[in-house]
Amino acid sequence: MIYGQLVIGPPGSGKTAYCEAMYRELCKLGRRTAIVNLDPANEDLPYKPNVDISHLITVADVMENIKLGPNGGLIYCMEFLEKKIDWLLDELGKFADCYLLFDCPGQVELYTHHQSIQKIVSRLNKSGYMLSAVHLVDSHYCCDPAKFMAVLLTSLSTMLHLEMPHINVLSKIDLLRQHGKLHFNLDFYTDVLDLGQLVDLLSDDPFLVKYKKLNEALNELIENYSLVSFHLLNVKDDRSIRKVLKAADMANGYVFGVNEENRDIKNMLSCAMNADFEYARISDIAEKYLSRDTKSSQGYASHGR
Ligand SMILES: Nc1nc2c(ncn2[C@@H]2O[C@H](COP(=O)(O)OP(=O)(O)OP(=O)(O)O)[C@@H](O)[C@H]2O)c(=O)[nH]1
Ligand SMILES: [Mg+2]
Repeated sequence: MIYGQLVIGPPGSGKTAYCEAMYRELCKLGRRTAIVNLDPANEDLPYKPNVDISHLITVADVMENIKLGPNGGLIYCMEFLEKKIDWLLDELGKFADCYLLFDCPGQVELYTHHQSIQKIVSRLNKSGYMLSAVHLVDSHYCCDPAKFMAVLLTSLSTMLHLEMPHINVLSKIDLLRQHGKLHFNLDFYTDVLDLGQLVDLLSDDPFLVKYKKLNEALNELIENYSLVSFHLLNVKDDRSIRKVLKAADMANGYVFGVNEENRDIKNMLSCAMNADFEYARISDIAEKYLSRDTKSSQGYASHGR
């Protein structure tokens, strides 16, 4: 079995920075790791990729030779990669003893309805690759209820479309306080348990009140699936990186594999039981990155607005 993470998410959500920071953390842990750049538009990478799609195809070449725009060019590249999957498997074969980090492109439709990434993942899965999707979304969307609702829908459709182990992550949490006050406490956004309050908040807006029924239906859809929740990330904070790693390792099964780090039975049991208290999961981050006002004045989700 070869384990790894497929790092996905909208443009600029922090995928490349995450791969670089996660690579450094994994090296510290002594885990042999390889980075696979699957973004044919990636230039000036902050890491040296071990496998690089740009050796096969780049968006710039496609734009020049086939006269497509940047979005169409990217889709073309991913369809090309799907056809050339044996090239990818051969390249990955050189790193068979490594944990893999796949740095993916930032085009949302690749994860919500286009087929290529899904087919590539499914082929990798059949070839023994155990990957978890790490879906990064910029945490500034938490500051706007309508945008947060859109994030929930995108996260849910990505989970359903890719059909693979999946964790969602709110990135750049260290910048959150710069975007103003949150309407709810942080656990409201991470746990996604009480969306009725989000609908109420949206209905307070005179422009959005006419969409109340639509928002209620979307809310019901998200709650009925009960799949979406979020981890928090600041790529510059090792502790935060390790928490996301733990969640990704649980999702892809690395913690249950016969790996040098997992021979400790206590560690395995604590992962299996998800022994972190939920409060501990976000409390240190709330303490560190949110102002006192944001933490308390607007009330916990369970206490209303
Ligand atoms: N402060 C802060 N900045 C971050 C964090 N994560 C990423 N960034 C910054 O956000 C910007 C975009 O990050 P990238 O890693 O290039 O994002 P990306 O998702 O790979 O972008 P595309 O490949 O264009 O889709 C960069 O300037 C990063 O340094 C974070 O946790 N905190
Ligand atoms: Mg990138």
